[in-house]
Amino acid sequence: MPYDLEDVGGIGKATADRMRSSGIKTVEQLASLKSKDLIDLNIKGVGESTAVKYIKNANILLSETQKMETETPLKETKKEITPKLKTEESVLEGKDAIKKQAECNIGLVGHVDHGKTTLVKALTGDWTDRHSEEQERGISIKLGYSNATILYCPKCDKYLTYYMAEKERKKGKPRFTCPDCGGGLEFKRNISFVDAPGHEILMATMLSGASLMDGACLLIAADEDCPQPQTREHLEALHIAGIENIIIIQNKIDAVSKEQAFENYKQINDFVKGTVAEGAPIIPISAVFGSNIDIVVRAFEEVIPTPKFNEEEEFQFLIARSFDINRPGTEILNLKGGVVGGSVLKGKIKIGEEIEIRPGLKIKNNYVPIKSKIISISQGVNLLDEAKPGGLIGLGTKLDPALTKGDSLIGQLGGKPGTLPDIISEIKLKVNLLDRVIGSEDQIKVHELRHNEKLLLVVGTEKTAGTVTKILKNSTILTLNPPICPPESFIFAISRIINRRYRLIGYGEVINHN
Ligand SMILES: Nc1nc2c(ncn2[C@@H]2O[C@H](COP(=O)(O)OP(=O)(O)OP(=O)(O)O)[C@@H](O)[C@H]2O)c(=O)[nH]1
Ligand SMILES: [Mg+2]
Ligand SMILES: [Zn+2]
Repeated sequence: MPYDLEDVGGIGKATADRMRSSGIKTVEQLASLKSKDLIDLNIKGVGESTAVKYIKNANILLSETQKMETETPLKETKKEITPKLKTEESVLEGKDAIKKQAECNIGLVGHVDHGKTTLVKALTGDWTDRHSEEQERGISIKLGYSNATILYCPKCDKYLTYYMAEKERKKGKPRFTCPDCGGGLEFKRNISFVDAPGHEILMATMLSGASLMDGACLLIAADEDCPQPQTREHLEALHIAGIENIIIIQNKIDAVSKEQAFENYKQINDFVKGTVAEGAPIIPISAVFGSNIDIVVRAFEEVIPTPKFNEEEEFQFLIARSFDINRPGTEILNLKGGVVGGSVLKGKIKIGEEIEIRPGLKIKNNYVPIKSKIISISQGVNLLDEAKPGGLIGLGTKLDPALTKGDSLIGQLGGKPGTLPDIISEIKLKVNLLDRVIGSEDQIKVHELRHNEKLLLVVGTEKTAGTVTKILKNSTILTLNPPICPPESFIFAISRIINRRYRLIGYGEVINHN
């Protein structure tokens, strides 16, 4: 029997673990129990009504398997038995595969309230706005992360995520089977979502998120005119970050008439002409009602391939958050080391290896790189032995947790000791300015950079203030405060304060560090 306790309808991992430690190890054992015997075991979460339900569901699951086994007449050839085995195989394959590291990061970008976080919820079941301020104000403030497993039904030629399959799974039906035809689902890959905030004042956060994306969905709400200011600004940010694999999602089609949806579709088509998104598929959906989400999953497979991994490259890690995971009052002996979260940019790292973090700690007026050892690697609930590019990774270190507390290392760069680029406090850029300030309603003209002007620079997940010190014929020199350690060949996104808000005005390519 390929199934275990967690496959029984209603039983989650925690309950299954508790059952196993009470001596119920298999579905057969559970199915053979009387509800009274199960209640007498006093397992947390198993009361009178749930005991009856779990035993019933275990019996349904058991009879499903027996049916599959007996339904095959003896005289059938081996080849004809294969479809039956396929379901069992895909369950086994799926169970292991679902724990693998995500291999591709897909961004969600677009104007505020256009439905990015709601789409992530429809795909993964996770609501990524977790902070109290986000929940009070109803907008995303930080980058949100969530993972999904992509599955495929060859019979129906349909793609869906593991969450979507589980949501539609009927009681007693095994996991990794198609909700439509009941056939085995094939595992395709694990992917990770980077959900960017759309509010205009959070552009710097969106830009640092863009550096983590391998491809992106640009969300456009059908019930507003297109483009809205951050629709334009986020698309430009994708262009600057070099993201070409784009899917356009026309969301909220439930909120408009058919005619309005067509009109909006035409506006989208006109808007993307001549941009990186020209020719990208435009998929009409309703994220709240879950319509056409399977088409979005198909587009991930067709438009956003997993980037090739190069074994030879040096390991580099973009830090997007850092924390102290100890509860207040933990005994010193039980304290866990500091944790940094972020994405592997290239190369890989294993447990036991050393890591260096730059620029590091500010001591008086100098930065001292931080060094430590990796003691754990995680992605969501899965523990890994090594990490490669793909998804949000948590690296547990031996660092004093006070050093990583409260996102203090956000924006820094990790690598193997001695391999990271230099820390710089001055940079020479070839600056390309946009014609118009695209992130505001009234698209005013972008004027040239001025001497002594202070700009916001974002490179990778790092942010810094750049002051223009020299304007040369083909380049501009800026001093950086704080100093940064930018990954090589990364583009600097440049924003300027206009009407009290930072607006994206262009980008700079590094000519040389000095
Ligand atoms: N009618 C309708 N409303 C939707 C749909 N998708 C999202 N909404 C609503 O739009 C509002 C904003 O949704 P969010 O998912 O938070 O939007 P967001 O793009 O993540 O917003 P920010 O992260 O703050 O930029 C919520 O009230 C959603 O319920 C949809 O398909 N139809
Ligand atoms: Mg959001
Ligand atoms: Zn199917």
